[in-house]
Amino acid sequence: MEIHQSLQIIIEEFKLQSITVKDIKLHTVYLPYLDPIRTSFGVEPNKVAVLIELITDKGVTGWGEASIEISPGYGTETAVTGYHILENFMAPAIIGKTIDDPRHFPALIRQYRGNHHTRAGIEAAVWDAFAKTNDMRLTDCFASFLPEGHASEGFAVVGISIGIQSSLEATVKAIQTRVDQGYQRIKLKIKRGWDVEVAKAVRAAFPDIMLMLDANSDYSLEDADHLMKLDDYDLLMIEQPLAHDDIYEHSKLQKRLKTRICLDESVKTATDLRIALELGACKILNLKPARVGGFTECLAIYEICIEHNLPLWIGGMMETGVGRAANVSFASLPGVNLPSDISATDRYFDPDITDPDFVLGANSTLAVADGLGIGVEVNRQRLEEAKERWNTGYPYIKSGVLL
Ligand code: OSB
Ligand code: MG
Repeated sequence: MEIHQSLQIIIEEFKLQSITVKDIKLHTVYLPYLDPIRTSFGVEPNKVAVLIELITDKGVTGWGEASIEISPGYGTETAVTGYHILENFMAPAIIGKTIDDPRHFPALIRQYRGNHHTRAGIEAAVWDAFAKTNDMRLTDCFASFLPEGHASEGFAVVGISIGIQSSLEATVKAIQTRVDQGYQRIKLKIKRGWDVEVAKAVRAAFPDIMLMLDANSDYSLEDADHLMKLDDYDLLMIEQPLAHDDIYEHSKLQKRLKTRICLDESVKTATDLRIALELGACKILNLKPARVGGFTECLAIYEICIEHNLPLWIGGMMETGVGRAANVSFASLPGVNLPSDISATDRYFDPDITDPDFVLGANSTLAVADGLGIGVEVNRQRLEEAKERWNTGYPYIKSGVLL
């Protein structure tokens, strides 16, 4: 009887506290980028995100970022559709609900399909509130749902993503600036007509840097012969050369390239990844929490990568500090074994809406923020300013037309 009772106490001690969602507030924020990134599908000068503030019955506040863009360029959602889906469907589905494990969140909104960037944001708020309620850092909360040996390293190894520049000289200069700041892995955006010559010039200027290219789906399988020329430049990988919804043709292309293909856009679920692995469509994965619909799916995908020895890194959507803090928390898990696309605050915004800033540390790293949950605080004044900027926005935001 006594043994039974003390076992009961031990079990109670390890049981994580549930959260009950009392209220959800939505904040659309608008922040000018310090260095907008031009991709094969265009350039956006400003960051838009819907931030989700989740308040529990115990008064704990969790934050999440639905990192969406102004136009449906990378993904199919926009900041306006995200707000609509959150306000009318996803927030009402969880207000009043008790969640005893954040991995149960997707089941609560299973009646709503798609909208991954949007759902990732509200799920992130649940994770943050859950971690804080249990006096944990978010990174340790993630690790607690992984097999033994996957404790957070406390920092993420990171690189930087550089947009398409106006000339080869400008490209070399942009890279030099970032190398001087301490970034040890450079990702360059490419597109048709801006590829082999760029790789050649950059390799000549920087014989030893860790270099990779991201095509954001600009090519087709007919370009295979041309893309094979990139094999000469010792690239870490080429990211998403073919269509955003293709896996099959990537498997055809990978058979012809020595350079490893990394999928981004094409892998939206754990099932997509299993298909890609079965077909041999990629040798590396860019895992973006926003693209796959949240951290529960990220954990499933992380375990598949471990099982298949698939190199893994965390991608970014130029997040504000809210999304970036959560991404650093995930990227510091040991199964994330290539540099992630998460850079210091001064690569994105001045000021950001959270404190403290992320600063690039030794060996191209970002430290996990110190506090509970995501570890950073939202600055209310800067939040209001960023909301006001959206509400009084520039004409092109309202028309939805890019500059
Ligand atoms: O393809 O990885 C991409 C940003 C917006 C949309 C798509 C992509 C990106 C990046 C940004 O490369 C990386 C970052 O957040 O620093
Ligand atoms: Mg990409």
